[in-house]
Amino acid sequence: MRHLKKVDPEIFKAILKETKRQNDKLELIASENFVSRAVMEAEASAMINKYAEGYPGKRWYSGCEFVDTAERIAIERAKNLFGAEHANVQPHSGSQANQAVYFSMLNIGDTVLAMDLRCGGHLTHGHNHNFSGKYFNVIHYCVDKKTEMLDYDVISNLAKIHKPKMILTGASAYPRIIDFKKFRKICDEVGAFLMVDMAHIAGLVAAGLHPNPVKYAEFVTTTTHKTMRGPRSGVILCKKRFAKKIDAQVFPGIQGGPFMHVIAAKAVCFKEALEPSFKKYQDQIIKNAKALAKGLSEKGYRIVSGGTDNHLLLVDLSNKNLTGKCASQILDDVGITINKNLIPFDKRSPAITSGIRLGTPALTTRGMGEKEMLVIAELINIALMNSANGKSLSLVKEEVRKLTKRFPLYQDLIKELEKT
Ligand code: DSN
Repeated sequence: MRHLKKVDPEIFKAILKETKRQNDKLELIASENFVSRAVMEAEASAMINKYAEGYPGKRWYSGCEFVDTAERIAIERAKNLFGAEHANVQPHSGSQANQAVYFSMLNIGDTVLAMDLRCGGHLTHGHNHNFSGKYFNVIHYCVDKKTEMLDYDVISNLAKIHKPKMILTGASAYPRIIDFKKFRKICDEVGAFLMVDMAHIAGLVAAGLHPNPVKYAEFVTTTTHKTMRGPRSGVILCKKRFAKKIDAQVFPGIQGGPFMHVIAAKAVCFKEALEPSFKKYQDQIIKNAKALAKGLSEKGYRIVSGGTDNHLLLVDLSNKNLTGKCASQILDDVGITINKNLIPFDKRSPAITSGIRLGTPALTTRGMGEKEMLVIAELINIALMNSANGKSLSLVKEEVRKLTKRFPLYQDLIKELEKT
């Protein structure tokens, strides 16, 4: 980055510090991960310069032959990875992937049945401050109050009452397997399309460790970072019969020129996900999440729904006399990065919350296993229970430092930057 350092030392410094922060802290935000240097190199390439409105072979600009190659490869790999009939790899984000599906299949005011943000859903699943809640009549389902899991009978009844044109499932904070077959049945009973936002679990799906929604849903959207460990971006998978409509809705419907450097990075991410080692990685993510849940539960923390089947867990802090906001600040101060999160039927506001969300994709990328997760559960507990005790907090910080040193991240990159 010698050019950057010379032209803009302030930004260079911020990038160096951010790279070191990622190495020095324990990253437990469920939606974050660390891409390979190969993914980074593809994104930071000359493809950043190219306008390519349109699709491979049908562009509005000349000079697209090489970005066409990248996009064609990305499409084929995405189809291959998930067994999809059609893939659009142009959405800039998961939010825009969702937007394209809504706008291609629904009219303003149409009814959609989706999971409530307060029970684990996403902003784009009908929140009233988001386009989805503003333009469409979104009816929300939640989890069952007792089991804190989806109740398919309740969802089926809601579908029969409201007759939605589309039913949406997928979540940002749901630690359990989602039964897409049951959703398909509910959709068929009321004549609704099924849309699945698998952003959080896409890596598990690619590895065959979570049921694949592509078999059941007309539309599947995903981000490509999170468990997929690729660049920050989105993808839409759909049945062939909807391909034209979806493509036209992404461009020119809601986007202009696609980010060809990001599409190239997505292609690399899909290649990595097609390797056998990716399955092992995903398997370890789940084992680690289960170990972390076990470790915390043994220390008296209530794990929402009693555990986890995937890469994340929600911890209810109500019995610990702590809010999510307060806990996330305490943990950040000792080098453990998490996010505050609403728990189902939370009495607190989204800015305060009664819970925290922890995810294992990033630490698993660093090579940590179940043993380390049990140590981290212990460290979390010490920090949260002794937040006024400087000595205890220093001890936790020191243990975090030892762990991050044992499982280094981006060392070559940091060395390169420091040498610049
Ligand atoms: N913001 C993401 C998450 O943290 O789950 C979802 O888009």
